[in-house]
Amino acid sequence: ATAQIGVTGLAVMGRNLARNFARHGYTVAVHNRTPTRTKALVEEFGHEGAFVAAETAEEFVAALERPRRLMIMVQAGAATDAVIEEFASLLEPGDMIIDGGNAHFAETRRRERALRERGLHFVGAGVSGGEEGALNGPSIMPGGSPEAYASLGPMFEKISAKVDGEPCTTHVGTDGAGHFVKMVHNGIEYADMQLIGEAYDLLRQVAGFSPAAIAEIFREWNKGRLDSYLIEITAEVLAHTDAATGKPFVDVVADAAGQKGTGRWTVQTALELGSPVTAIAQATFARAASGQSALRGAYRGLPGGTSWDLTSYEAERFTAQVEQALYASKLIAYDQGWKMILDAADEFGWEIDLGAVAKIWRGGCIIRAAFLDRIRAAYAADPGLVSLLSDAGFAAEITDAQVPWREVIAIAARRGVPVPAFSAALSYYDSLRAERLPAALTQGQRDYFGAHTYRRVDREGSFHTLWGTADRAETEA
Ligand code: NBP
Repeated sequence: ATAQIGVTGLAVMGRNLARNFARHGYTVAVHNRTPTRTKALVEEFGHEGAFVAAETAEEFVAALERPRRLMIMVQAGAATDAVIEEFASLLEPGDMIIDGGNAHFAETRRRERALRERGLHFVGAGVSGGEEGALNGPSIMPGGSPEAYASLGPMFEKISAKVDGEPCTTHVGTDGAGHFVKMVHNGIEYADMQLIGEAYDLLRQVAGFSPAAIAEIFREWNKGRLDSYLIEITAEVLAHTDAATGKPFVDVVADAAGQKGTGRWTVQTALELGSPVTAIAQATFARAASGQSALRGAYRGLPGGTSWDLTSYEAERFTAQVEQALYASKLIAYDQGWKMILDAADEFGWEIDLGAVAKIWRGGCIIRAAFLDRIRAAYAADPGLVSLLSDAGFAAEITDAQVPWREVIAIAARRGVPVPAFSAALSYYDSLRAERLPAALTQGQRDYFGAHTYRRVDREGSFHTLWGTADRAETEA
């Protein structure tokens, strides 16, 4: 037994993670259900480091030094359970199974509990950054026991992305905390992408800029506070011309967006937790709406907003306003994601260091951005932040964005340009800062039709009004 780590499941992600471990000096046992993948890996990349190719599960387990570290990189769902079952019976107490796939955190909690009872450590580790990240440095979000992290952490720290010399990995929390945080990362990613899409749409439809001109605007933005991987690649996509037609690439792509499910999981889970992640939800629904072709056919041609041409001065001014609106909305979307992690930590008993989460998302993952270092710094200054807006710097920025943020959304409404995520972010902001909400009226309605009772602002207790009686007397429930 010579291998410090084993990777089973050698499709793009597993193969690249195995190579990443090997390139960092680890001896890596490699295994795949179909052995041709294992052979191909060693033939093609064997020169990169020390691999031990294992054809059978028994050979694979025997190749691992103890306590064993066995990483699973197979399709999430039933395949993961099948592989866990196959290997768990070959392992011994104290061994570790790491699931680096995109598992649902509730499944991870279930698997962790079952394996703990068998004396095994199960570490659900979110891995972000796609195949390129897996090879050159992903952001790794491991959950599981502190003992398992003590053994695995140094290895993850070696292979993860680095920002300012610091690894983009940390022990997120116990059981499913790692996969939970990875899920929210993807939810935030949906929101970020949608917000960028809305900014593009506004610059095109309202200001009349071409995709190439918008690419330039995004390149400019990428030098400022919006500096991020997503803005960078957006500029690349917008600047790209389709070779076959000579048209902007973005104009030849069908406008129906796909989703693999992690965004949907974020919204489903948020509903269960009562976490109002409205910008993330709107981003997810925007993808769903884009795919409703029959429905879009039925709506197409219905009246929209008014249109008029902007002068170049106005277009420039509008561009600066869109930058403000995008930044403010993004700040809210992230704040929603962060709060959802806090809510889950309460619900599931996780101790999650929110500043550490910001820190490990600075590199390796899709939402990596300069902005995350700001969030890290905000938590460093006050680890107990309830909201990012409790930080003086962020509060100042949202204050500064007020007029342009509202103006951009008003213009979008007048022109008939859809901005579901921008509007959701602003409404969320206005809801939470409100002195009074119409939720009081909701409570009145609920008491009227369902005797759901209500609390009063001036006295303790639960009350019910006898709506059916002439005097509508109030009773104490
Ligand atoms: P896939 O998700 O395409 O899965 C292919 C792998 O699963 C192959 O090794 C295949 O073995 C194995 N497998 C399957 Br399918 N069913 C199996 C079973 N019943 N028993 C054993 N092995 C089985 O691979 P991927 O795209 O590399 O992703 C791996 C994991 O990483 C997934 O959970 C994915 O969600 C996650 N992830 C992917 C990305 C990404 O950018 N692709 C990013 C982050 C996380 P075979 O070769 O014998 O068919």
